[in-house]
Amino acid sequence: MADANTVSSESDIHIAPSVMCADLCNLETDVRELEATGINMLHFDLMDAHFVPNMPIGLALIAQLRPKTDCAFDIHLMVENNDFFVDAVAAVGVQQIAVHVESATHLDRTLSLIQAHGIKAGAALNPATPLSALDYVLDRLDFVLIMTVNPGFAGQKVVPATLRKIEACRTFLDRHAVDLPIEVDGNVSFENIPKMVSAGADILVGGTSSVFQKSGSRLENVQRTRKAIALGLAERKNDGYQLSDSV
Ligand code: S6P
Ligand code: MG
Repeated sequence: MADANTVSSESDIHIAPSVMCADLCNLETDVRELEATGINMLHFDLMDAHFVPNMPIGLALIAQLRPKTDCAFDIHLMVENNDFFVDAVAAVGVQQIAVHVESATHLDRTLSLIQAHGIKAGAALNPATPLSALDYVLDRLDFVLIMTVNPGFAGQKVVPATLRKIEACRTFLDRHAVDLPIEVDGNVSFENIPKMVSAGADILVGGTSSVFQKSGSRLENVQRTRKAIALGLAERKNDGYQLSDSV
């Protein structure tokens, strides 16, 4: 995966459309349309109305969609009872699960449980949570999820400090000699994508501000997302992006 010192190609960056922003009454059709654009990963926000005050999609929807697509399933847990949901989605067949460090009482144990299921394990950080929360679980991680909005809802504005947090995360990982993908989630818009990719993001969660933007078709939006990624990679390559430009 990409890091600040490596020249990456556009195909190294994954776009993971956020299913809660899709047409939930016509989800199979919507997913097929996304697959036709070359999308190979879907992001599922699993919320329990306790850790965050929302509950857009549930386990039955994930289970019913699983046999309909070859896309990798990227699960973002925003729940209190993490281990229950880990076991439940593992039974469905998913490829990666991120757990919030703020909700995990026994983070190391939960990450181990995810990996014991043969699934990639990620730690998700709220905007205000410092990177040092990852200090003692780095060897348990397959990826890091940096929240660029406060979790719970689509359609929010980016928390500005999280843009420099992406770059700080890349530096933090490099300093620990750990090459992990960084996923970014929240207002990953056409405008923000170049800054996020330039800063070191590898997996982009696409929501209402990109893939599902109402003004374009799914194909147009994915193409626009890819152009924004290319801009970000060029900035990364030229090292032209200055934190002061964005924050
Ligand atoms: C928010 C959730 C996200 C949203 C995504 C929506 O709690 O984790 O995955 O679905 O942020 O994207 P947008 O562009 O509407 O912010
Ligand atoms: Mg999410």
